[in-house]
Amino acid sequence: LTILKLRDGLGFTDALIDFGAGPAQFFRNAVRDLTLDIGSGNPQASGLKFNASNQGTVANVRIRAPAGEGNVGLDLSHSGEIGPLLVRDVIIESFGLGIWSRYQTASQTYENITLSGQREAGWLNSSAQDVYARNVTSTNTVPAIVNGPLAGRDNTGEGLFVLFGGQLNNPMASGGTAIRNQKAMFLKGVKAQGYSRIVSRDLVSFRGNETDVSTSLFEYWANGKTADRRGGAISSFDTIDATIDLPVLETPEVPLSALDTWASPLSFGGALNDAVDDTAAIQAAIDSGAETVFLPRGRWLIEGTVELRGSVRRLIGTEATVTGKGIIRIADGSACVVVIERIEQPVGNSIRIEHASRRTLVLQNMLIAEYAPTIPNAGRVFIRDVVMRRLTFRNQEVWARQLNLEGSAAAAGFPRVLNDNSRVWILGMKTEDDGTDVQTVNGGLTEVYGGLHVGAVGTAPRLETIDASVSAVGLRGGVGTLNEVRGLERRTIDQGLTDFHSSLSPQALVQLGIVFVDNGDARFSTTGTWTSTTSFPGGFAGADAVFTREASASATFAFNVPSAASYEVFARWMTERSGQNHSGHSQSVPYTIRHAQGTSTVTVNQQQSGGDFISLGTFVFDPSLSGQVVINGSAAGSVMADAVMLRRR
Ligand SMILES: [Ca+2]
Ligand SMILES: [Ca+2]
Repeated sequence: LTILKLRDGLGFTDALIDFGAGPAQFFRNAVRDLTLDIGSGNPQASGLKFNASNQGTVANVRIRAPAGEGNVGLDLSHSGEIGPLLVRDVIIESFGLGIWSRYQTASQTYENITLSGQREAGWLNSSAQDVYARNVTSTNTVPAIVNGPLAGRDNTGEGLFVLFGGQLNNPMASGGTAIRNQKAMFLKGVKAQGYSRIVSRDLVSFRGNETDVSTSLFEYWANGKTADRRGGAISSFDTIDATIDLPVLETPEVPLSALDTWASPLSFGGALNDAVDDTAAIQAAIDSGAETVFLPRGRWLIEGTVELRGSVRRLIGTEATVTGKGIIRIADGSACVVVIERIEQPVGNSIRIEHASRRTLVLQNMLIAEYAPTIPNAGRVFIRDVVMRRLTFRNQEVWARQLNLEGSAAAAGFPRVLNDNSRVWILGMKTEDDGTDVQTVNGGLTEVYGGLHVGAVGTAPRLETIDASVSAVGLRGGVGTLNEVRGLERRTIDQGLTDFHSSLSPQALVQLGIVFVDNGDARFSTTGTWTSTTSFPGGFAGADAVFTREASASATFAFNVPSAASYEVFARWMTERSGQNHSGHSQSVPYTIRHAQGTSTVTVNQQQSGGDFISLGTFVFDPSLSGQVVINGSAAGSVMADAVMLRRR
């Protein structure tokens, strides 16, 4: 790979590459397959000041400085309106800050980020940026992530940080906090080593809850904009305070084929930038036996149907423009995975991608109008850094990273994303203007990690879920409604309330093997005196939790599993480390689990690990035997009961 290196000892203070300031209109910028090195003797130099709008990417990039040198590795702090964009597969070594994300309006999506050797923080997110990240690895003695102000950098701030999957290590084992948060935050599957806790919250703003979990978090949410907001999921129907937790597949990487297997429609009668249709020329290039068909930069006209078939596994636009009202159809062919990438369709055109094959389709770094399957069992779809107007999924599996849904949907009368009996997982979704963003119907499962809405909100529901299931964290921007329909009953709630929305149908809970019992459910019972509390700043499931100070009291979560299998059992309580409620909690709370093979007792410390689902272990349950988790009171302090969850393993 290419290495771009600054000469040693220049005293250089800008970035090695600087894309310039905003506002917006930095469409489709990209940096790929590059190493940036600031050399030695340039201690104030930054690596990459990047800027892209709507669609743009930093991919497969390494940014490095000598130990103790460098300002910011990847700098997204220099201007407003940076994003939406996708930063993926990036390694940053040294610098004061590895990444600095900042400012609002756009949202930014990140995946597979490796940070090490930073002096101030691995990643600073300040001043209102909405960040959606998956798989962050940090090796640092300073905090891995600061979501809020940082002295010497930025002392204002709002912001949202969604982190799905992280390994945050302090190699000196010098304690401290892996993530300093005083903003809205959702964490899932985050592990830390060498820090004394994963998350601490800022006491001044009183947002979010703090955790003592020192090695692993299952799911954690912090309060959003208002201090008194409850921490749990919002739903108009009875819900679980946890995500659907669909399996996440990586985007298939299809290597570039050898250049002698590439073909261009220029060789088959096509011509750029004229009014003559290029459908036949592109089809001829596809049918020539090529593995890669490339559209040189310029304007191509597609009015007919182009079929991806035969040996072709990649249609690459090299930032070409496609115009017209034609169709790009994925037909059967020899490759299992077909990639379409790096094309742009200007406004006013309506090219549609039709999926007419079981083959897997990857759409990346592109703008196109529509996608829909035309057979009942079309293949998997992977979407990465894409702007589209309308997507339809039927009986499919879909994973999307950085999906920017543009264009008014309300006027056209369709949802931007229709999930019909599909499993749709989205990391980073930005939308604008009126219309429904995602409609999930017919048993579909939709899972969203980060969704920002910009612009006017009309009367259409933002999310609509009809006899189907959705979990969405980090929904922000504007207001709007969420419609949920189960059977004949329709309920509507105000989306302005939700940082975390959950609506899982009873059928989905059975299908996924999820059992959830809150202290507010009929399946919860007590002996002795238990008192309701909502005084904890965020992080409880359902409407409240209960606590007792009686050693003889007990609380029972009863349930029946949907099928005989092993289930991991989780329990939830709250811990307010710094408030008056902390010191009175018992450090020795027995949970007795009645399962198919008898009973097991697990003792937990309720002065720690609040605000998360803590695993009590995996046990076998049988539908014919009622399962129970029983919590007993303690003479050593108060005992809390919030919720219990089982997940089939
Ligand atoms: Ca032409
Ligand atoms: Ca509860």
